[in-house]
Amino acid sequence: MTTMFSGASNLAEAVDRAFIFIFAVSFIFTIAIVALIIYILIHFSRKRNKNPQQFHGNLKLEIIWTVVPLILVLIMFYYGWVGFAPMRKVPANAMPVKAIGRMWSWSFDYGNGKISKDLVVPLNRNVKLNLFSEDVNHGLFIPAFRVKEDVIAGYNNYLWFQPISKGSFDIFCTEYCGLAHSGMTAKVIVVDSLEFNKWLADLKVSGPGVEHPGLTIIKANACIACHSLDGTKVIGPSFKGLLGSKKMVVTAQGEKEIVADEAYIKRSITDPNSEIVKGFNKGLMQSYKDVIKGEDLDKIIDYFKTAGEQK
Ligand code: HEC
Ligand SMILES: [Cu+2]
Repeated sequence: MTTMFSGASNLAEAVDRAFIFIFAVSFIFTIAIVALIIYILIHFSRKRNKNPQQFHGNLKLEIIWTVVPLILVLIMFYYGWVGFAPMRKVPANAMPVKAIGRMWSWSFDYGNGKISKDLVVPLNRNVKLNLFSEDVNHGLFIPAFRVKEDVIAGYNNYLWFQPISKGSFDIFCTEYCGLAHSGMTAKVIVVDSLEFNKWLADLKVSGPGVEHPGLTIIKANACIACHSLDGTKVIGPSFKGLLGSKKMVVTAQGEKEIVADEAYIKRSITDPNSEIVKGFNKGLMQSYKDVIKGEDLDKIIDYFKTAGEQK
């Protein structure tokens, strides 16, 4: 179990130590300063001091308020450095995983076409994440591990950690990247070595090399600016589990329930405003009648057929 003070990675303890020290110093100083203000207000009030006095410098005081904060910030620096330095020194035996961020999802590439949308890692093994962005800047943050790095297009950033507790922890994007930024989440799942090996062996091969041609068309036409593939509601409904699902649509004749079959999906692409999915707005999606035709439409339908089975 992880609480606020027990992180789930080897790097967490040092981060927490620096945090707690800085927090404690701030806390004590806040109380001391407020108490001093109140004391001065009362003690030096006009009522008690009919004739004001002038002060010119106080060497002892000045030395104290220079040296004490200097020592405190040097201790902060020390804790910070001791926590930070190991984060940038990746152990040679770390297992590399490519973490890819895009608007608005993560995927984790274990090599050989094995790509997962959640990060599964073995307990007590060093893992290095090579961070890549397909579009804008993102930030990969695993609060329970106390690790966070920017994911920048065209720059090979990285982070590493060793998970020390089993369980499932959140991954967030911490660089505002557009409309569905807050939905750009994933899980890191820490399992036993054996379980991890089995999971990796069972993971279906997919990836850029073998991307479904229908998905390529969907990406090329920027459909995913409005439709997610993972169930997130963006501007339009998600494509996840679309084919064969039941939908309420609003037509000129009123509401009706339909089954999203091939014909409906084709109509939705070529004539999107004749049937509006309930809860969504008319007029946002333009007709792709002259853009996506014949064979390309069939490829998209075929993608929806296989999408349900893909991980
Ligand atoms: C500007 C945003 C936008 C873009 C770009 C867009 N759509 Fe849509 N789409 C919507 C909205 C909003 C709806 C829901 C209203 C409706 O039914 O027309 C929708 C509905 C749909 C539906 C029906 C979904 C359902 O759950 O019943 C399909 C299928 C669809 N779009 C496919 C596509 C494809 C394929 C592309 C790219 C070629 C695309 N859309 C591009 C906004 C968009
Ligand atoms: Cu992002």
